Amino acid sequence: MSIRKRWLTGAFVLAGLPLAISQAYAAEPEPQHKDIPAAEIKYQAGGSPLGDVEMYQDINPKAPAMSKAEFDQARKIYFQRCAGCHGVLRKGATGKPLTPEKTLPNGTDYLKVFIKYGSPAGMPNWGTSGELTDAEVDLMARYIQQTPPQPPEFGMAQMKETWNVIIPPEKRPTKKMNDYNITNIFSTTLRDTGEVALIDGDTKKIINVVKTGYAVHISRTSASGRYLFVIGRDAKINMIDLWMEKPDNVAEIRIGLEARSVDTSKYKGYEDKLAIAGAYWPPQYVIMNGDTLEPLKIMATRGMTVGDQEYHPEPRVASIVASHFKPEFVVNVKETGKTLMVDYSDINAISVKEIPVAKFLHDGGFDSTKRYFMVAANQSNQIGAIDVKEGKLAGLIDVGKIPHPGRGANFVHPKYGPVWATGHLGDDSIAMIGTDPVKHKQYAWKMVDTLKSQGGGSLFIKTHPKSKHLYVDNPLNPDPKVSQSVAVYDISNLQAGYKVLPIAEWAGLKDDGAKRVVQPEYNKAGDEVWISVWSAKDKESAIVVVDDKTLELKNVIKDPRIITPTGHFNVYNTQHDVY
Ligand code: DHE
Repeated sequence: MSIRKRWLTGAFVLAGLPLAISQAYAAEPEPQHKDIPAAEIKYQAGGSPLGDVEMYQDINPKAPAMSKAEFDQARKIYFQRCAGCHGVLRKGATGKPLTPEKTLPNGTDYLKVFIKYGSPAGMPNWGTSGELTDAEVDLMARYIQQTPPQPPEFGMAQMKETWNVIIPPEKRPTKKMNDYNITNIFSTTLRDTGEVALIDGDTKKIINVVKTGYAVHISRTSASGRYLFVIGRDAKINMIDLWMEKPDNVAEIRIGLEARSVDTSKYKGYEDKLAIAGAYWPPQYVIMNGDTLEPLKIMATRGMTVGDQEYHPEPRVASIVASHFKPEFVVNVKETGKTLMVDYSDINAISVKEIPVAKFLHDGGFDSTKRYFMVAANQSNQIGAIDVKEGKLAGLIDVGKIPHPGRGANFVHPKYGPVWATGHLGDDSIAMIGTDPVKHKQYAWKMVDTLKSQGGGSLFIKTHPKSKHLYVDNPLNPDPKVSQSVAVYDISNLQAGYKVLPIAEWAGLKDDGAKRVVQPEYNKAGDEVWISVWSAKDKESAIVVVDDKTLELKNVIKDPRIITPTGHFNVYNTQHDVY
């Protein structure tokens, strides 16, 4: 079979794109995208704000010529489509390295075929899928032979330039000035408008739509529950005061050029004192004053990887949580695969304990006692259990393909005692890991049970201590029936299977968007579950509220301002790590 034909058969499903090509070659089944599932590629190619950052074009006489305009156009495409997998510096992450010593010997024609048709190892068929024109394919084939441009660093001076205390602490309210039950407010990410909607969990009315960073990502609550911290992909943090008559921004800063995570100090005596955010670029984390976001300390993550101990120039900061046992932040570094226990008790002499876990650390959450942080090493197909009290790795557990828990789900398994569960992007399993090394020692840090879910492409799993249900979404599953619904299990009878709730259908949206059903989140009482129905920016979206007792529809929150809702964060549950 010709190379071209092989690529065609291998590449078509990768980006979840039309299947015409696959049908044409259906007679010749071959292993497809054996390393990376389609859902993962869709998820990674989420777009990076670095595309808009001016970068130096280093002319390499061996590389095909490119004008400055061509180089800038290609750089934009690279950061929108490719950097999530191949890395900012093209040194490789979940995708292969694309440095000139690899690409130059292949030459433009070879690279064009590769980009156009994709590869069985996981490269999407950018050309035949219609995502890139032939001219753009040619542009990208030439671009990846150039010296990779490096985005600028972002140090204290740049941070201070972006730092803005909108309302200084002394001018803020001294008591709560509104009648909202602020513990039950939800902060809902409006991904593509760069805003969060603050929604009253009791009345389901929007309190305010607050401007935040670009492609806003997550919200976290301060230890006291008064402040919300929101981070955008452009590394902009917004601090929102929930005591204001109309809760709104009181401070903002950018801590880098691209980021995903933020949290605040929670150890006794340090409540609301400090904030921390982790950047994808530059590879660093920053500790700030918890009242004003004044940047205090910048710490780099560049260094050696776990295992093979190779230098990595851009280890991105993934999830961050605040320890309840010590004055420490738990910082998970993706490419090096290390968890850093960052002691913030003396900000001028920070000590960092490095725990080697496994490569590609991503998201995770505490077990029910909050002593163990369960972090997904997603491309390693493992979960690390970090004992935050002792500062060591309690267990490293093999699970299914590409675990993606969000913060995961804690419940008492009828047979194995307390477990923490995760779904997977790359297969249809749900893994349950024993988390009680005292009363259920034989099960601790083992995958004690698995369940079959609706399919792969799962991102978030959730329960609540007061609920008997476990919710699992599948927003990246290629089958709309699956991506537009959630599966709900009865925890007391897990093997009985799941009930499918047709969330998108319940939303009754007027137009035909993607309607991806994403991120179940409980209210404070634990008796209702909020789930986003996420369509494109120009289509109607909604939030569906499920009655957790009856598993029936309770409310649909629709509003022209609810554009591209994705994650939502209940103030109380986020404050206390309830999930
Ligand atoms: Fe996320 C959490 C990174 C795409 C919604 N996401 C996280 C965390 C990281 C991360 C590191 C953990 C933060 C923490 O706990 O401190 N996410 C990334 C990416 O790198 C990725 C794959 C690609 C990208 O370009 O950003 C990505 N994420 C997405 C989405 O496409 C999602 C589904 C929709 C959206 O809003 O962008 C999405 N990510 C979320 C949500 C959480 C999250 C809702 C928090 C879950 C929680 O329960 O805490």
